[in-house]
Amino acid sequence: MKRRRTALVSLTALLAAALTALPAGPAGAEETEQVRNGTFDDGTASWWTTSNVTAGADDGRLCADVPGGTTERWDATVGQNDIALVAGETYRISFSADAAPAGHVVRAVVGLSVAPYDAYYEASPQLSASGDTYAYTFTAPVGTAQGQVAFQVGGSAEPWRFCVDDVSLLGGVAPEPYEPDTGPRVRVNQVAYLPSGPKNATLVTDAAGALPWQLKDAAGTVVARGRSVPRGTDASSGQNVHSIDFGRYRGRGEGLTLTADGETSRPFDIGTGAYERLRTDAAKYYYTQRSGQEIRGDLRPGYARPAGHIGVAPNQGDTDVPCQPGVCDHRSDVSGGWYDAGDHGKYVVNGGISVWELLSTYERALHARTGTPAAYRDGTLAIPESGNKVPDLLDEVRWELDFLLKMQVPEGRPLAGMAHHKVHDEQWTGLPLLPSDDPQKRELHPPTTAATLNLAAAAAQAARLYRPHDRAFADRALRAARTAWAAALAHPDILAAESDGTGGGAYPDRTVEDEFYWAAAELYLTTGEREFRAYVLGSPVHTADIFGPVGFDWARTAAAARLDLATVPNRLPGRDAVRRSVVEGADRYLATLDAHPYGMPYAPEGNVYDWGSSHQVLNNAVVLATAHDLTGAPEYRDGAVQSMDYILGRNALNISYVTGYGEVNAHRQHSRWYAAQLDPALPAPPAGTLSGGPNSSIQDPLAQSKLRGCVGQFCYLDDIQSWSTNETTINWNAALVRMAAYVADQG
Ligand code: 9MR
Repeated sequence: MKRRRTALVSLTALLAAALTALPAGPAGAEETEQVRNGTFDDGTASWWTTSNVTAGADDGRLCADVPGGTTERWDATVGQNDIALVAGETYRISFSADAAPAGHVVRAVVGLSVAPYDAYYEASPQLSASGDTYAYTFTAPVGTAQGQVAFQVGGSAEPWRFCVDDVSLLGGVAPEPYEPDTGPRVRVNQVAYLPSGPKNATLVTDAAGALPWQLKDAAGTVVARGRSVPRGTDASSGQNVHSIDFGRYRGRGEGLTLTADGETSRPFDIGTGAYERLRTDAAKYYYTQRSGQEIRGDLRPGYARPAGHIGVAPNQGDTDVPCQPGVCDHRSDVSGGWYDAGDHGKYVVNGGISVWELLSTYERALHARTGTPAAYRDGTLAIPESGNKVPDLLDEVRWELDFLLKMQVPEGRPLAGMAHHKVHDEQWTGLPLLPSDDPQKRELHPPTTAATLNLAAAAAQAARLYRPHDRAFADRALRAARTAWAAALAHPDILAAESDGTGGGAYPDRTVEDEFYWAAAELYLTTGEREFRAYVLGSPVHTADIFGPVGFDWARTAAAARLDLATVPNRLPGRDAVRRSVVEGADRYLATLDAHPYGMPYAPEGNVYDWGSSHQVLNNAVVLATAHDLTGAPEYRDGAVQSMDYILGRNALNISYVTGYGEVNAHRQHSRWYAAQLDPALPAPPAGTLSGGPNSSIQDPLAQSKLRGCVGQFCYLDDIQSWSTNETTINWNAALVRMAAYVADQG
């Protein structure tokens, strides 16, 4: 505490010193100009460039000749260092600039001039030939005397000329409190309700008593009416709310609205078409996440890009990747697979659970009463393998499975049979950055028990599902699963280091009992062998209460086993108790949902929303859906279906967390290549991309600058820089695929 105070005092002193040396800012006594010689009246004094840029004063501006043939934006830069920033202060950065020829993009950054070169604010306008003025406001997340204003102009194949003038960074403005624009107070599923399904909405209002509501069709005709039910203060948002149930209305239509308390909701459909589309879109997402393969524009218009990480410069991987120094002395071809998220890392633990949830979507369709195996038949996902007679979902998942198998330590090496935890860049990279442009060294990280068991579980499940289509692969997968299982038993407690988070995520997991249980269950379901049955029955996890408020995810994998043991045909002794445990878990989620004025099966302890809360909501809904598959009881179906309302707009922020779905939807997820927010030449995330959603811990600086003190549902920003509340990942989208497919089946 004390030390922190000292640091702040010295920063303030620094700032004061800088102030006295400068003329007063033009915009008022309270504002302070931080940039020296921003008008270039003193030529280029105080400004620097990278050595490949020739800059000079030109008619009172700075003009720079930028070379062609560089890769990264920061490969060619003009900047000024030693800028003092004060945490929590709001700044206005402005400049005028032009490009010859027009159309080039400048990445204007206010950030740190030293490693790790954090960007506190950035904007990437496309420049015209005649010149424009740009101005942006942001709040500094941290204080530093080593700030920087930089114009990054690299990454162009052709040389061009960049001119800039009137660069200003005005500080000292009191931070504006962040107020999200939440639109009409009637909150609905902005996509679609099922004609025969539940239809609920939430009204934010101060009114204490019930209020009348009206349901209108697209022409404005009232088709149903009723009264709201006051629900008091909702803990997840801090709002006073009512709920509205219009489930008795069963007509179909598009563009309906709900009116109450003088407000009209965003429009929605009543029908099934949107879920048919979503089940396909959410699964199509994986193709554009592929590593090691060119993404074809004919299959994904707007998303074409060269193959990433196939050993072609500037990439340094993934066809021949060394271990981190001191970890091992072999090199591996670990090309392929899916990029985990918005970064270029590939992680076995997260790959394993993603494979499981996608394969379980496929497997459910084979066994559940309402399953539709044809939904993902050959030709449904527009991928390069379409037309090979194998269901497209299996083809897509195979891309990841082949990668997971490559992560297994080969025979004859220390820890043979274990799986490396992950492969990723040596250092974190900036945004945007196409996979094929990543210049960082790639490294294999140590094998872990958790990764090994993920591989065992996913490969064992794959062995039974791919057998009808590719026997040789099924055999190979099962062999790999058995080898991994044996290696994990021999090395049961090699854990990932929590500190191993440079250049990629750590994905640390302190308990692997649940991974052992999951791998044993999948091996048992595939082989029926005694060894695995005995392990399942003897595991304390088998009878533990595993359906808690947060549910399951990459670190909490017991539910994957329990759900499969309950639904995939098998002869496990005591299977009725297994099924009962799932139904009891579902009862709890149903109680949570019924008590929740936003109708969701998620109420984390202390209202602390998790990283990736959207998918926790969906995974709890998967338990409800499975209880419906097991019992046929409509209350579980209704609960599972209703859970989608929150994801698709019935929430405190009035936003759909799925790109391209709902009038207002998340579409600026943190990604290095779906980065339209930073570079208009790049695409936004594809339709059907789930955002991580509210995260109470707001780990990223942007969220910290805007959301400090946020309540549950409000801890979210649809901004590409908010990596802790708004990323996209393969495991989160898998939960969306699973639930979209289920809901589509209920039509
Ligand atoms: O989703 C992960 C979350 O549960 C963890 O708490 C967090 C810290 O390890 O990491 C999240 O996963 C990120 C991963 O580490 C790197 N790729 C992006 C993932 C999503 O943010």
